[in-house]
Amino acid sequence: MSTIPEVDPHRDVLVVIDVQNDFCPGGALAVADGDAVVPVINTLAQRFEHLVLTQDWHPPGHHSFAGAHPGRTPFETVEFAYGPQTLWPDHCVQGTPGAALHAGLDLARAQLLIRKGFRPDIDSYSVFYENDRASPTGLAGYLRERGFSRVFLCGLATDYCVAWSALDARRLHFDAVVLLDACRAIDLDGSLGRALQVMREAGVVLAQDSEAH
Ligand code: VGL
Ligand code: ZN
Repeated sequence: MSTIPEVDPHRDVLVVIDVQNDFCPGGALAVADGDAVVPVINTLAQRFEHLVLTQDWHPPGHHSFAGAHPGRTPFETVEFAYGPQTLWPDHCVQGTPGAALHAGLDLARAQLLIRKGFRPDIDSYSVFYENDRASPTGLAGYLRERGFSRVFLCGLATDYCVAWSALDARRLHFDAVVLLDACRAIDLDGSLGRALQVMREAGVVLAQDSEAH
């Protein structure tokens, strides 16, 4: 675990992933302690000139919802056209209060909001590619055109949307730093430990504010 690298506002962007009501306590796919990231992110955000936000944004009856598969229950894994896919409780349905960003986030410096998971048959964890690994969100081109070469990632959930985004960032030749104090995990059957290991192997910097621990 490293301490948080110094931020260069010209090359670094903060990507705030899926800090939405449904991933916070009381939400449809609540991540334990999920809302604890809000004040941490607001403080970290002051170091950056540019924030990118993401919002999980599913149509009703999305194919990743267990309810769309009779006889299946949430958190089971099934085979989709593009490979294995975890089934989730209905969550982040477009336009619902659960899909709204957490009201406590300070969004003043956000310049871009990426919505993902809107194609009915494809889930989308990463902020760069949907789960078919083929449909890009456009963020890589956006960051390159704006001159950003390093992404700092935070939000929900560490082991799904944050990890998949960090791994794609490395594949796309961006430097990637995951701010662990500003993330919380779902941790399904050891998924957090696996995600941390795979990120480390891919050259993702796993950073923590040493004073907080
Ligand atoms: C997420 C599961 C389903 C996430 C989104 O934001 O990590 N996880 N949809
Ligand atoms: Zn989702």
